[in-house]
Amino acid sequence: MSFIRTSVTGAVGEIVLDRPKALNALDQSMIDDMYAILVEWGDEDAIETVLVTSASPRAFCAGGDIRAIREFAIAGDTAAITRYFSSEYRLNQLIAEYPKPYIALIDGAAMGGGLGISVHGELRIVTQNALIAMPETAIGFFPDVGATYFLPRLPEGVGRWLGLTGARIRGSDAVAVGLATHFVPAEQLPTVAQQIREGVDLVDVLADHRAPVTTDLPLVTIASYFPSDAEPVSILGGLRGAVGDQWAAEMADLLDAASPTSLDVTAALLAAGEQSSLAECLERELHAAEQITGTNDFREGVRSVLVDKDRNPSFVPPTLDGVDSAEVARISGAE
Ligand code: QUE
Repeated sequence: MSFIRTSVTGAVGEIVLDRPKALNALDQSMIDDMYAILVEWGDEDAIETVLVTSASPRAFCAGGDIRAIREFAIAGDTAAITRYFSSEYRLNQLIAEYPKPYIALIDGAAMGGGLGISVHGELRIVTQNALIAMPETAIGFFPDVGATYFLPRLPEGVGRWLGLTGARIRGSDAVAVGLATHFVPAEQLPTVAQQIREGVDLVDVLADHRAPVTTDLPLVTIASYFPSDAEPVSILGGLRGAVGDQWAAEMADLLDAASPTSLDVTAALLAAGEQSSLAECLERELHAAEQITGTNDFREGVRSVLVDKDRNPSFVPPTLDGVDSAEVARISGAE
């Protein structure tokens, strides 16, 4: 029993994510199976294009198997944690270097690890149902899967905004900021998928079906509240000081709900990622993932969001002013 299905139609290899009960969250077997088939197809002359789709009407992929990681952490099984993240990040790197067009069709939630198996690919086609986020600070983790590489490369402030608050954006917004490459109305997505399988030239497929996008994202506001050199504590102060700005108040609430240590670790990793290659970012993320999964905030964040679902975590320290900078340096590995 596998949670991915693979097939070949003509010169197109297709991977269907098929773990609908977990919104296609990537477990170890899915990561291993995806990596193996991508390596195989990369070397096979008969395969020209790889297409990744979802069997779930709700999600492309909700993230990683973070509940299992929490269980490993509680059991002290650090080897299983290292194995999970190193194989996930190796898959992200393979997709980034893939020698053939890699096309993800995103018609639902794509969060955390779901972005890791799409954003690094050449084409990310989204619909109005796409819901995109890096929500890890809420669970005492940090935006990984290469996010410390791709977030700092988005328009001014956007990566820090998404990575710190975990804010969710729609498909059209994802195209506007560069996380996605094309927008297609959901009604036309089955036709687009079929034409790709039939080998219709991608330029022609997209010319026929893509729709122009508009975005409501307050990009100027985002740039002003999330300047590239600001610490989370000053970002939060700026948002709280903006009396009467509803958007700023909502973003401050998201930061308040996150693990304070995660926020500072995320800021440090995003700053370090600005000057690093994807491979360097993934290596730094692996270190940080190994460290942060051993903390109270990770066990507590996953418990509150994914296990008990009370959304009432007891993070320690509870606010940004109490965060220990030596602990942040230890976790992030970024001095
Ligand atoms: C942060 C995360 C994840 C998350 C929520 C966060 C994550 C993840 C899931 C998730 C959601 C629904 C499921 C599931 C997992 O939620 O990585 O199995 O059914 O996988 O705030 O990083």
